[in-house]
Amino acid sequence: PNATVLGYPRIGRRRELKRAVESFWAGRTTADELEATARDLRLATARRLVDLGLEAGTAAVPGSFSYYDQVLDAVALLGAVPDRFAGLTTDGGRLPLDAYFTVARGEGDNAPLEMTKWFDTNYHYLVPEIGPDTPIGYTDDRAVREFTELANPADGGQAVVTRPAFVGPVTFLLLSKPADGSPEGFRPLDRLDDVVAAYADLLRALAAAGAPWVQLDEPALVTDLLDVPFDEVADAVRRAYTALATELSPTADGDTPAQRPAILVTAPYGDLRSDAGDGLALLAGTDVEAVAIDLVRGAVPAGPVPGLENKTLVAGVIDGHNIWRADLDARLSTLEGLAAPGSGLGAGALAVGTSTSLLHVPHDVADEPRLGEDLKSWLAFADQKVGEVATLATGLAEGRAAVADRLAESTAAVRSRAAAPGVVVPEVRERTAALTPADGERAPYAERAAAQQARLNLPPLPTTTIGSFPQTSEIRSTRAAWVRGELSDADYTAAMRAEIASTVALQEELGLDVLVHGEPERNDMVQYFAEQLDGFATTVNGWVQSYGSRCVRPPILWGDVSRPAPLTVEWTAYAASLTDKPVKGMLTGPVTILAWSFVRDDLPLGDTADQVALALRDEVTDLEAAGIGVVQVDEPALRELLPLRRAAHPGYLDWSVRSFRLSTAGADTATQVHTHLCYSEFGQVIGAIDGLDADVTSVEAARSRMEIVPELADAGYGRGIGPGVYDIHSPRVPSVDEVTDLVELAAKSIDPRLVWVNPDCGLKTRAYAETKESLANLVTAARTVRATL
Ligand code: THG
Ligand code: ZN
Repeated sequence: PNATVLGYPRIGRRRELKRAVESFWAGRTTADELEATARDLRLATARRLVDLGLEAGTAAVPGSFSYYDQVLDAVALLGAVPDRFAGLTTDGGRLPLDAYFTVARGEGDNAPLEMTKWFDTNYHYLVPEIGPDTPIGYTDDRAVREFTELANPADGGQAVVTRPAFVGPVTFLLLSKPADGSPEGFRPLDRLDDVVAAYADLLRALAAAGAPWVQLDEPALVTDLLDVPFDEVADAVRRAYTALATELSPTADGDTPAQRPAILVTAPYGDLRSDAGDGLALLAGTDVEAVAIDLVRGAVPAGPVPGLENKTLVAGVIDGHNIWRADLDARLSTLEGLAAPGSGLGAGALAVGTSTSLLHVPHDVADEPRLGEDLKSWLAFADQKVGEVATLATGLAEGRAAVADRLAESTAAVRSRAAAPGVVVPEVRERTAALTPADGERAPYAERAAAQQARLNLPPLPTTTIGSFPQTSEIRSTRAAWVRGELSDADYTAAMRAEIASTVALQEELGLDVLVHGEPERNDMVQYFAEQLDGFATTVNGWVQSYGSRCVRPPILWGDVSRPAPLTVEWTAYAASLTDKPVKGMLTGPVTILAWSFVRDDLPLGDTADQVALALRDEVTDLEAAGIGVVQVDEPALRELLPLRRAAHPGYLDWSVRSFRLSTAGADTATQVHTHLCYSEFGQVIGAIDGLDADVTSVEAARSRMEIVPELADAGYGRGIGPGVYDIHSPRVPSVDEVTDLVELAAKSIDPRLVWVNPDCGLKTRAYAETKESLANLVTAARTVRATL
């Protein structure tokens, strides 16, 4: 194909797949009904991609459907199911659909596969567990059936020859973790030959079904964070693609049919070339037919690259990771440079593609009735991006004149955006330009701690929560009614105040020391702040899959950020008026706001972060003026945004830590600044935690039995630490003894005067019944240990 995309959203324009999957889980529909919905969705998607400009007959349309997650699909493909789920498989080792979801979500004592972030996106995949004896073979022909069903549609309508897409064998193993009970030193990559043999069977089956192309995604090649040295990754890539590409014949020979489709290997999310090694040369040295590179995150490499002369290079010039309309003129120039004989990379053929799958962007700008026309003209969601790819391919093949109108439109949009009011706001720019390191400095911690203790008078081992209380269905429907205009502002405020009052009363009853208002007014925290800040727009249908059936609507950060009015003061001050205990104000930090939004591409992230930080800094000042003495600025995404290449870490940590400090350092010495991070393994960011200079840091710690506390102590951390004492991901109520043990453990590993007692994370997804019991046990445990100090 001369134009393609590496993948397309699978959740559906109106989240049809989410609804279908969730109603299957609820037992309202059968597996057959779910499969029928999914089949309709795949057919509609493939045909739409053709309408938008991809060729129907040349494998330009990716077969990138998944019921839940593409990594779980690879687990199912290989039958690589952990022992604890073995009872769910069929005789051949295949996972039926209901069992597939059980592996994703767990059942009773059978924990699901762990979930973690997919490269530098907000998508989360399930981590395969691979041991020396994990079954691995070609066990599931779902992809072949899906190919056939689109190539020969039952409705007799438009046929589409797709390009089935899979997580590549090397990336699959590099993202896996050793199964429980694996011997010391075992690494999932040790099973490469088995995985490759199974993929070889898959390729044979696809060839037999008539698939001309297959796509194998190897994004592991663009990161050096997976703890396997480049040489070993390179060796694995060579072995895998020798077996798949060299040893299987892509062409029929007399009576012997082709043994495999042509292979496209993709390397999305970053640059293939780094200090660690040259992944592009590596792929060019294999016998695959095509390589897709990310030219949005990655630099346009200098060539020629030996081996590319007999391959197609899919140039990923359209950003699959963000929502800005491309400057097609500039992109076409890049492509022309790559195509010119004697220059560029020396590829045998050039095709136009997206930098990554379009999984990370919403479906269609046309589905956004509430966005302004100007803003809409600057945006490209998945459908618009398909059009951009098609336009560029036409321009490359037929010359600029053939697409002159579309180039002109794109240029006009780019100019209109650059000049639009709000994109550059001089007052905002002047304020960030005037910042100095002193703006990130507070008084020394000892002085702060003394002033805060004099003000707050907290007992040792103070108890608190992370901020949110259960979001009951009543709260959700009240908020929804208000958003739809069915509830007046006054009624809405009264309902939220009643909720806050009952949350405060509950916390007083439980005997917690630092209270919160409970956040009933917030749905998604980033959405909540974005709705109120200038420079952001929010969407109605801009859903992006976050994991499984769960989606988020990332706000669009399009202009300079400022705070037209206080964001949270009213609710927090109301809560504080109801109690003599300190109430903690709750804000989301600049890094997390950026991590969960679509960010601008016309300003360095660090500059945008400073703008957000200044808006939050003003909010902190207003909270103080309203009498609030404790403010928490959450940064659950601090580790998420960590660049995929180590060389970029210092620069990232520099701006991220600076922006956090900027957001909090305006606080008075006697104001206690908290932060919360949603994980327990700090690894690369442990130094940054200290750099944040918060007075108290709460982290997830229950499942790892407080292991972070001695690690922080060893790293020289000497401020307040709230290691979570129970896991909030399940409704299980922790016993007093269990919590007491953990508190004692923490108090032994670090100066007990620094230790706080709190749950692992916010309580938004929990119900009140278990929340009350759990917090009561938490308070009892804290008091028990307190008495022994
Ligand atoms: N907010 C945003 N991004 C996030 C998180 C978040 N990324 C990382 C992590 N948290 C992802 N976790 C979730 C958890 C729950 C949901 C989505 C992502 C979720 N979504 C609802 C759904 O799909 O039904 C819709 C929520 C809504 O109405 O906005 O439950 O916390 N931005
Ligand atoms: Zn958390």
